[in-house]
Amino acid sequence: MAQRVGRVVPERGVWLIGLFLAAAALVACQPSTAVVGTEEAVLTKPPEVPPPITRDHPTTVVVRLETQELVMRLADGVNYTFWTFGGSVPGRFIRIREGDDVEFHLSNRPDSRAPHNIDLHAVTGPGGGATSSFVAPGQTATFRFKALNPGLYVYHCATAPVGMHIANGMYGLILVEPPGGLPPVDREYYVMQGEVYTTGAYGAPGLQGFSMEKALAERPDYVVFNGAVGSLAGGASLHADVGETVRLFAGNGGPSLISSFHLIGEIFDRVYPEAGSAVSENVQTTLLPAGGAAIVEFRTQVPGNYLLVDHSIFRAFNKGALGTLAVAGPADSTIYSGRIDEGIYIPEGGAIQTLPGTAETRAEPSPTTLPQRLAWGERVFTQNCAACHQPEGQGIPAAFPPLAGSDFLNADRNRAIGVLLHGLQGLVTVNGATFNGVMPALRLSDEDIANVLTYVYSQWGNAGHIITPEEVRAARQ
Ligand code: HEC
Ligand SMILES: [Cu+2]
Repeated sequence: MAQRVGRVVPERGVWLIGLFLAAAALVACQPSTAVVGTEEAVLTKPPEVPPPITRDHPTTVVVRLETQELVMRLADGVNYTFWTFGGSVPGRFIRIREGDDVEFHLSNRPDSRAPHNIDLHAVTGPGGGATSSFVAPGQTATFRFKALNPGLYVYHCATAPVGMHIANGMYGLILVEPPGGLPPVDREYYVMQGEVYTTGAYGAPGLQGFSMEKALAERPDYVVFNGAVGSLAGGASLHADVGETVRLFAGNGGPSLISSFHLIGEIFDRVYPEAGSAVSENVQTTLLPAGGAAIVEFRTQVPGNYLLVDHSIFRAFNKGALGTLAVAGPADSTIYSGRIDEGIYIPEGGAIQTLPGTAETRAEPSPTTLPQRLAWGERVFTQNCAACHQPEGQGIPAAFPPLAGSDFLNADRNRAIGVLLHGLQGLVTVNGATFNGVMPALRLSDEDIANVLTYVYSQWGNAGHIITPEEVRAARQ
């Protein structure tokens, strides 16, 4: 264009227009980093992945994600109340491009029991979005971020108690593609590991509750891919044909365990370890840190069923971390000539783990004076209560009731002891406002409960009761 303009017999005005057009053309030829247009993100449930991004420029991507609390299958005959991003565990897969501006809308369904938020590891900014996205049931929050770094990132809820929200299923993956995208493959799948800490042992039937005690000990009865035992088995197996290239976006929600991610009978041709930009070739087992991910790629050559496992192998065969990739097509005896067993998905199952008995009560010397009790109680409060009820006991509207001047607290000291011993859920009215949340049963000693309540009663205009460990012990029985 610049040359054509150059051939025009120059009159001053034409020259100026020509120069301007030439400059515009030059700018247009550069790879674009300017944000152009707006689009609604395609979000998928596992194991599906949204289509690759073909745009050659960043855009504004609108992501709408809803937190939902749902009773879903954890294993055959076993249900669990999962807390989810979009109704599945892991949550919806988000796919964007480096340089995109993301307009993120997080909504918490009105029928939720707990408030939630989201921390996306792809965000550069405090809390990864958590502080800007805190939503009580029935609320929506919006925030924006620019996707500065390409890679595959974990997102998760970061509302107190964080570990409980993650263990309940609040994690997922967001892929930030580099300009030009990832190399094309035939199949892409989304697989994420996570642990579930149930009140009952592995296989115990019925609706299971969350066990804070097992979570603190990092001893889950279930370690699963995609939210349930057998979520990638039988008809729900991953599929590929012989000769196809497969890419797995593999993540680990944790909350605590590291995954030794392995596909029995395959070698990962390429791995992006920790989902960074470096590539490793010919890898047998790759680590997925808690709150981390990896991208693995391989070509299939031999038909049959391939088992995806956490190679900490009791987790695979006794706790659920087992999935199937079914590869169909003609055999190639030059690569593998053995008999190929179909249907080798036979979890050894049923093995009951013996867990240590009830919480041992901590033997610490008891404080004798009231100031000692108050100091002890303040420590327990800061460590165990402030995250939800806030440092001055003021609570958070529609989420956590106040302890400061709480009529509920002050009306009945025995009921308050009961709340700390057993937790609390269901509708409660505090100072005229209703709350319908979940306070987990915390694992506190009699001394801790007595002192924290004495402390809380001594603060913020409360009734000033002094609670003794003997009272708590009596209430425990
Ligand atoms: C995970 C967040 C969380 C933590 C941690 C927590 N609570 Fe609660 N608490 C709640 C919620 C939510 C409710 C309301 C439950 C409902 O709606 O049924 C509640 C209710 C209460 C109540 C009764 C209502 C009121 O405001 O008087 C008391 C008392 C209480 N908590 C004390 C404590 C103390 C003391 C601690 C620390 C030892 C603590 N809580 C730790 C979330 C929490
Ligand atoms: Cu949450």
